[in-house]
Amino acid sequence: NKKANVLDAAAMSRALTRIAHEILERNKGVDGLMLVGIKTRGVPIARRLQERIKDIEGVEVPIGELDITLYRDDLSPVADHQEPQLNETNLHEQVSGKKVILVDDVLYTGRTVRAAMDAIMDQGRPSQVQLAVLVDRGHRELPIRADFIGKNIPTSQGEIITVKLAEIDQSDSVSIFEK
Ligand code: 3GP
Ligand code: 5GP
Ligand code: MG
Repeated sequence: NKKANVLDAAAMSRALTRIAHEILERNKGVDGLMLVGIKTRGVPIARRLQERIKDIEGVEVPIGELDITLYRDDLSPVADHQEPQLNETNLHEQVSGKKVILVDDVLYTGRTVRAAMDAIMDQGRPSQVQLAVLVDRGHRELPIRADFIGKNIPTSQGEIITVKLAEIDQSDSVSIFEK
């Protein structure tokens, strides 16, 4: 059951435009940048950032995708005993020497991002790794923070954030639900 709408399509659009500008400001342009979306919803968010950066700078930053589900150490009791392993990597570009910007929809415990960093490091040696998320809902279990945040949403453990994206869900919104 829904408790509150947090972002509508216009607000999400403005947040992503701001993040695109922040990425360019922090990195003094597009040189060496690479965007890597974490499946599922991190991928369309990364594509939107790529599009905005192209609008601003006229350059298409390379983009990759990571599916790190099996890297999560809290996924299931079975997964706990498996060697962490990529479900699928689609890193079209080499990460070595790049400033890799990981992109995800929601940052929560930080375990997904830790696993994503492992996966990136397996591919090569980036010069930097940065993190952009649409929503930071708190409750970190690891010393991980985002460099670029669309919206900080303090949540209780019993709440979940629903992120809808037009590419997947036919419309854009972020809302809070009670489990
Ligand atoms: P995503 O793959 O688009 O990121 O984690 C798998 C999916 O379940 C995620 O979609 C996410 O949107 C959704 N989800 C909703 N609430 C939670 C939650 O509390 N934890 C996790 N891990 N996923 C959640
Ligand atoms: P973490 O590994 O930081 O605990 O969780 C991050 C991943 O789990 C993100 O990729 C995100 O999709 C998902 N996730 C965790 N909590 C939520 C939530 O409240 N809402 C949504 N939509 N996804 C969540
Ligand atoms: Mg996600």
